[in-house]
Amino acid sequence: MKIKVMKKILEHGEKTAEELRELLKSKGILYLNLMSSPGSGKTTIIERTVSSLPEFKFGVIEGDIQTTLDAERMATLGVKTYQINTGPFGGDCHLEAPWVATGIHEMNVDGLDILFVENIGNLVCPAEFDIGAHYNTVVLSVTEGEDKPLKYPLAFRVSQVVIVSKIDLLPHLDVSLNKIEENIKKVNPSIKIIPLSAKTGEGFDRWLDFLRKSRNFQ
Ligand SMILES: Nc1nc2c(ncn2[C@@H]2O[C@H](COP(=O)(O)OP(=O)(O)O)[C@@H](O)[C@H]2O)c(=O)[nH]1
Ligand SMILES: [Mg+2]
Repeated sequence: MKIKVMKKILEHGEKTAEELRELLKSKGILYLNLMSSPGSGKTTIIERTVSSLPEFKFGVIEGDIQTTLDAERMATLGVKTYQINTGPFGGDCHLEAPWVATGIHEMNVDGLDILFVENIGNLVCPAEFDIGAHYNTVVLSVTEGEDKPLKYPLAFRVSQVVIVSKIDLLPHLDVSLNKIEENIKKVNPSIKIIPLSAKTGEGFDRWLDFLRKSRNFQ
């Protein structure tokens, strides 16, 4: 009986994810799911992206267990923002498609060009749930070490893009960017790897080019 209920919930989530993927595509809105450990730079990347592409209208759904701190950072930039806090509902460490769907309907995404979901910060649970994004994007900062793609492979396996962030810090670390890329490729040979710094802007153009191209749904 219990198994039956679980299956129903999962099926509901998968169906909603498919519907969201189609709905946003039909509206011409590029929809990305950003997943990473806490502090790898997701919010900073979104901030720099928004400032770098003034020709696009952005929306952001912020997933956090507690607080609206990231949503406040987005609101400061004039970005349409919706907050999902899981704390009051048991503190889930991921977002699910039906919750994101509620956010998408309540915030009214019409007229947006790009919608980001900043998933709840951890490299494990968010990867287990399809929220219907056109691109799952995992952010791995160089400070996390070379071995993380091997230790937490699912996030890299279900993503189409990986941002290797904070490359401005490489001179201060005993970490090889080549080794990080090698380990990412071991887990997912076809993933697109974009090393960048949201602080200095190094490598950021490749990310912006990727967004511009993907926004055309070619
Ligand atoms: N040196 C450096 N620090 C960064 C970079 N991107 C973000 N940070 C810092 O890392 C911390 C966490 O960033 P944040 O965007 O809040 O990470 P999030 O938890 O993934 O959203 C903040 O103190 C940022 O200023 C970067 O490219 N280089
Ligand atoms: Mg954040």
